[in-house]
Amino acid sequence: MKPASDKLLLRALAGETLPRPPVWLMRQAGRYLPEYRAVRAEADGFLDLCFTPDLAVEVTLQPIRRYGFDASILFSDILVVPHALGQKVWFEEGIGPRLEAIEKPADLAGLSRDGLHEALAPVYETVRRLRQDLPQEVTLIGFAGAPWTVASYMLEGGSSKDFAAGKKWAYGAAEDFQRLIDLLVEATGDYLIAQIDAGVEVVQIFDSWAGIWPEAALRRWCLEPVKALTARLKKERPDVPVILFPRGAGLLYRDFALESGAAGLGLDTTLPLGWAARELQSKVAVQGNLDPIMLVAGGEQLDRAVDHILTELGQGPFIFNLGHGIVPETPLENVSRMMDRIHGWDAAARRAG
Ligand code: 1CP
Repeated sequence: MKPASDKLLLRALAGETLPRPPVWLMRQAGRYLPEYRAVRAEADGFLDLCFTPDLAVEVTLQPIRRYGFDASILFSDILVVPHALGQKVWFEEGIGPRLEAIEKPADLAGLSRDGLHEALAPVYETVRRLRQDLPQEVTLIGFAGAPWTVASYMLEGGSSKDFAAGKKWAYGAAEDFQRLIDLLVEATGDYLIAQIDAGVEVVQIFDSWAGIWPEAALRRWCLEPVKALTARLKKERPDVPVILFPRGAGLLYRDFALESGAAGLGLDTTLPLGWAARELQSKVAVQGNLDPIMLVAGGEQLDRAVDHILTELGQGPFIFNLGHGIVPETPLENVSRMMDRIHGWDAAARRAG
């Protein structure tokens, strides 16, 4: 059967096993690149960078120019959604994201989807320009945070070590927490559909903090909201595949493969590859999962780690990526070394040999 597209990422997500996998890296645009740091220094602040199409297009294209990745991820952040719902969001140098925390259920009344598309219009403009500027063979990925992961920042007022605020709401005020999650399911669906209409070809949903929950809560607060989101996308924009990154979901990755409706699952660094190949890859394409710190270490151990992933996952539908975002101290030459190793790979030759 002729594939619907010749783009490697779309072929892998359609279930094809490829001679060499497509590759892109989470946070591939970012502070490890000197050209990113130069643009970042010009912008007034991080949100300003996300909302200025000229700058956002430029930093999205930088890693494609330097390394020739097979996919490009829109430059933005998961926290533009709380911003667009009316919450105050800012980024502090050396600290990270900060938000005016939602402290009590009555604060939810201050959030509204009414101004969503107006606030996010510059992101849609960035997507339209990227579709024109990207090389023809590169796939454009849009993204959003999953409802739980975004809610965690909204309730904590920033990053967290123990997620106590989110857990207190979920365990002690489940109805109020459900209202926030439902609002985020709706808003995130609106946002992703608008990204698709502007030109993204795949969407990735980041549930970076899925791994903090006991089983029943993980199902209720991560799997169920993501299921609702993918069901809506499947119904309204059926041609666009979804990649889901439920980081830390452990054995429940299997339930995400069976039930979430995603075409691809992003594997975190800790997930055993043999298990993933057996339990997940017959149902979905898998993406991952090189340890970002191995990419900092480099050398022959990096080659061996890359080979191990290619050997274990390269016999089924597979997208090479990291197990979490690339870190700022990553040496540029290690990324080149990894790319050479992947480009030199030939699954058929390996099987024959
Ligand atoms: O000053 C800077 O340059 C800030 C660093 C930075 C960057 C480069 C932040 C702040 N966000 C981003 C861009 C970004 N964030 C992208 C697009 C770029 C790309 O991938 O090439 C994406 C997809 C994200 C997604 C994101 N933001 C996630 C999910 C992925 C993950 O890493 O788990 C999360 C949790 C965020 C929140 C956030 N924004 C920024 C930081 C440092 C963080 C993480 C804070 C924390 O660890 O709690």
